[in-house]
Amino acid sequence: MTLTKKDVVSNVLRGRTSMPRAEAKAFAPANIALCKYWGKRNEELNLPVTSSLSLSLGPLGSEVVLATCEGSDRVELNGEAVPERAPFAARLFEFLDLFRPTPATHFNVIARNTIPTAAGFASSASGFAALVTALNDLFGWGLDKRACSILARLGSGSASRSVYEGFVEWHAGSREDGMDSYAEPLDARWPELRLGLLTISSETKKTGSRPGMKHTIETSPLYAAWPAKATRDLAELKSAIVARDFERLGRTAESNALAMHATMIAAWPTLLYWLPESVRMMQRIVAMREDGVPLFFTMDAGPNIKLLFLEQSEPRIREVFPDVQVVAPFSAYR
Ligand code: 2P0
Repeated sequence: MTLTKKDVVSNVLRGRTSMPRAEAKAFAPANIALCKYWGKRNEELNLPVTSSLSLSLGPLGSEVVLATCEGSDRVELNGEAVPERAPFAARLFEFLDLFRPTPATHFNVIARNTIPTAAGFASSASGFAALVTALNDLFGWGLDKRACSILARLGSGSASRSVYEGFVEWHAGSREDGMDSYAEPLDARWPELRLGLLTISSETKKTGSRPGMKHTIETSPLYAAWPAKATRDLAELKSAIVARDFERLGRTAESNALAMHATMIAAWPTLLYWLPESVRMMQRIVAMREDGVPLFFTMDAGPNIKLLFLEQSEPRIREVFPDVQVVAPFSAYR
């Protein structure tokens, strides 16, 4: 029997129904994976082939204000009403279908991204994580974070990780119903760690992550090597975090991103997200490292670059990359 999202929601909510309160507000951080999620074993439930590990972006993410309303669903993003037929609204309303106590229940969603959407950094991750947190509050379900992570995953795989701050591991799990595929935070803080967001293009990419990963699995001869690489990198990253070994963390994250891109590049037709400027930046980063600056990068399914460095290198990084947006993921803990 093939399980649907609705089956998973029923299993998580276990008959919880309650009257919605007037309004609920929630925030969830965006996250950048150091060990990437690239490939699903179940497309309906967003169950991944491998486990992944990310770093949440502290104050950069999505805020959601949620209320029930009459008539039809409505969504506003960054102060503007989104047309009901826009892909963003359609995907959101379809997700909300999973949670309507009656078919006549509609929702008013006011969403605001604190991460620059136009710069191509906003992801569905923080949006779905904030939405699930707001639903949990609106209906007073009292779900724990693990349950919220499972529900957020149904919206977008990487949203399972955005339920937490700091370093977060999303366990791939092996169950068919995905009840063991949720994220958990690592018990580790690294206040000196910095991420730098470099915008290379803010254009909407031609191929989104969802079709992109499917195409890679179906056509890339290199994908066969990916699960073992991701499993090794995850273990390596976790031990680098325990040891506060920045070189090992950076090297592993960069190599993981390059290996993921290699699988995409070898897909047919190729899935080449890099622009000439991405490559120029990568070469500059490698050259700086050869000059002794401990600097690494990671990239997602797009041309933009995320730098990884320590607080002490920040002045040098800002000198070389004047437009960089620096994030201190653990700053709230200092
Ligand atoms: C990640 N990405 O681990 C990887 C690296 C993109 C590249 O998670 O289909 O938007 O909604 O589960 O979560 C983007 O994939 O995909 C992503 P769906 P999602 O951050």
